[in-house]
Amino acid sequence: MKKLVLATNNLNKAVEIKELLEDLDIAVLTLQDYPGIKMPEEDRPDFAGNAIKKAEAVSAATGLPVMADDSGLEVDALGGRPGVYSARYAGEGSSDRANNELLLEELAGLPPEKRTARFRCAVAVAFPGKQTIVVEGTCPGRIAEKPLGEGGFGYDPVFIYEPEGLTFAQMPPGAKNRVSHRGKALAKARELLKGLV
Ligand code: ITT
Repeated sequence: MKKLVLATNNLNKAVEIKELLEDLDIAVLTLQDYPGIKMPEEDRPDFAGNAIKKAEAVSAATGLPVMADDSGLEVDALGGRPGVYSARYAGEGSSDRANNELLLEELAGLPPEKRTARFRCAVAVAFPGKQTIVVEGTCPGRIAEKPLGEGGFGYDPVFIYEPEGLTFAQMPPGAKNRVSHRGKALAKARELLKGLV
């Protein structure tokens, strides 16, 4: 069976990606299988650039095909912030809770129509000796007034998926994956990965 390494230190992302690739005949490995490998600094200006950088660094280190995800939240009232800085919005190493608190603070007093946002995800797959592929997915929504729900990770408790009227953290994992930025990017990547198996 062909191998694919997921280049992420975010276990929640790894779980979602594994679910979305489940039915492909590929052995999905993670960085836990390669404890010596360090991820590169995410210093590119966009999601695609960071995803390509992570995938290519881990592919060079393992000699295997590698998938990386770079993703985040763009809030219109904040001019697209936190964007590529989503993981470290409230400071280097900040918790999901601290990031959500800062976001709600920055948007305090704004009415629902001014709280529009989107999740964006770039997925890159690097193959040894071949051109890296990159695909993107987005999911529009609105920032809640307060965190709601226990599921998901990151900004899920404050991100309202409007067709359901629920935050991503209130939706079952399968339901989030069907409509999310990551689900959409992975749907495109899956088609390209079929050539691998
Ligand atoms: P890796 O770089 O190791 O993959 P990371 O968590 O640092 O892990 P990113 O640099 O791509 O990942 O940062 C993405 C951040 O955006 C993540 O930490 C979350 O805060 C947020 N995010 C991305 N996808 C999300 C989702 O589906 N639900 C909620 N928040 C999400």
